[in-house]
Formats: sequence, structure tokens, C-alpha cells
Amino acid sequence: AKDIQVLEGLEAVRRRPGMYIGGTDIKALHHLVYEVVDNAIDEALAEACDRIEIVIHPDSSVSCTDNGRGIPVGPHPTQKKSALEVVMTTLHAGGKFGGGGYKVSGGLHGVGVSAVNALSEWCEVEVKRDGQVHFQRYERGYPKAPVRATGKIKDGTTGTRVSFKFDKKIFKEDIDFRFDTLSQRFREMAFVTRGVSIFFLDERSNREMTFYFEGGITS
Ligand code: 0RA
Repeated sequence: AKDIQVLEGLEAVRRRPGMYIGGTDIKALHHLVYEVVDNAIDEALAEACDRIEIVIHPDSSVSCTDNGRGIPVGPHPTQKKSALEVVMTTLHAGGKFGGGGYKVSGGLHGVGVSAVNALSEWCEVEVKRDGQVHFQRYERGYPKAPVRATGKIKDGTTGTRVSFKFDKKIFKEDIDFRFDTLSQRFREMAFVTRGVSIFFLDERSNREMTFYFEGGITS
């Protein structure tokens, strides 16, 4: 029964996107990116990550990679699936488990990456953690298969990559990401997140920017 509620949760996001991301226009579209990047920023604010890389691919899919601890992948304490799947498919499940940290950077009404997943034609997550690469793919929020290990890590690196392609069925026609809108936001995130490097590449135009402020807002 719980599983059904989880799926209904993401169906609700697709039925009424305005309730979750404030609309279906270009502003709402950019919110998808902010939500994903804000999760990486939170990892940087926890001093667990110092590099975030955002790429807009030629098909307008977006990937955000961070070198943080990686979203936990172990079995979730109450649901019989990976914590990673719970984070990706449950509304409000994006917070740090077990109290302690909480979201500081704000974002799309705090709904989490699962709302982005729900509003994406496809979404993929890759987590490097515990010496392994873990992967899961979703289509319109539904997992295609359980989280699986796809490789071994020998150099101890950790991190998370979330990739998604926004669903053209949801958003207004003929809208797409704007380099200047996104880079302005990433510049601001770098101001307020001392010591993090934010690398931004737009493969549609081959423009790129890197933001880094040693002293944060003081700089
Ligand atoms: C929950 C717990 C921990 C990290 C994260 C979530 C986390 C989420 C995101 C989203 C994007 N990048 C992320 N990186 C980490 C802490 C896990 C631990 O203590 O090792």
C-alpha cells in the first residue's frame, strides 16, 4: 500500500505541476535545474563536496555531478528498497536521514529531486559510494529496474550524478534552458557557498563558465 502512495505522489506532481514547481513555463523549467543543483550545494554546505559540474547536453538533458558523499544506497529502514530509490521516487524524501542536517539552500518549494524525476521523460542517477558505482534509471518517475551496481571504484572517490531530460508533455511548447539565466543563478550559489567550484558547460553552444569565490560573499 505504501508503494502505491509513493507512485500516487509522483503522479500528483505530473497532474498539477504548478503546485510543486510554480507552473509549466520557462521559470518553472529552470526550477528543475535549481532543485538538482541545490541538493549538491547542500552537500557543499555540509563541507562534504567542493566541486559541482552542470552540463546541458545537446538534447537539452541536464546532468549535475558532485564530489560529495553520495546519496545513501543501502536498504531503507522502513521501505523494502534502496534509500536511493526512496529519495528519487518519494516526495519530501530528499532530506538527510535521521535528523541532524537539513536543507539550507532553499529551492523549488523544497519538494526535492523526486519532483524533478516525476517531470522528466527520463532521469538517471549514478552514485559512487562504498567502493561501487550504483545506478538507477526512471521514466516519468517510475524506476525501470532496482538500483544496481555497475562498477567498482578503486581510488576512493565518491559523489552523485543526477541526469534528467525534462518532459515536453508537461512544459509549455518551445521553451528551453537559457545559459544566462542558469549562469546567473550558479554565480549566486557560488557567492553564498564559500570554497565550492561550480563548473557550467552548455554543449548546445559550447559556452562554459566556472564560479569560485574563495571567501564566499566577502569576496
Ligand atoms: C542523505 C544523506 C547523506 C548525503 C546525501 C543525502 C546526499 C544527497 C545528495 C543529492 C545530491 N548530491 C548529494 N550528496 C549527498 C549523508 C550520507 C553520509 O553520511 O555518508
